[in-house]
Amino acid sequence: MPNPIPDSPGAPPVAIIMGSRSDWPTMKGAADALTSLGVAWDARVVSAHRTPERLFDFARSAETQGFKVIIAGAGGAAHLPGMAASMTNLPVLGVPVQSKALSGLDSLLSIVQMPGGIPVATLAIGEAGAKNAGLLAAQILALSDPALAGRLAAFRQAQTDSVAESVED
Ligand code: RP5
Repeated sequence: MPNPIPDSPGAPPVAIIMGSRSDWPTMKGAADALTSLGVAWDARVVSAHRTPERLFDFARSAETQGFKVIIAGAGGAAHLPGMAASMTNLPVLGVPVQSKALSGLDSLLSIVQMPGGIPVATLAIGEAGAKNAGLLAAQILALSDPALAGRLAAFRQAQTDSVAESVED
């Protein structure tokens, strides 16, 4: 599910992968954050358990496909971010999706406790984590994109300006 940003040439720089379609309502937060900053993305379902060969094919070819950052969201026994990270040198941002049984604590622990040598940058559980994954991916890309860095700075300033100091109108 590619999101064509009108004047962005080439392949989308951010891949958003998730273990199930049921993760999309959460992971859409990452896509929305990227879209708001003018960063193109591609989203697809890639399950570590149900479609292991799809995961292998995706992770092995992600760099040559032109992706720069991978955002991976999964819930429960959330092995997708770590397994993706094991097969690519691209930075992987892991989003623990809130699970029904254990409220996402299972997802968080499955993603965050990577062995030394294969990093996954793990975000918060659920919607805040997905939104921040999108923002963090944009911040990584902004290191070599001054125009994007400017849009990020404007976003931060607008966010700061929107926070009222008084507790009532
Ligand atoms: C994980 O299992 C997915 O990432 C999802 O969060 C969870 C449940 O998947 P479904 O049963 O809703 O497809 O692999």
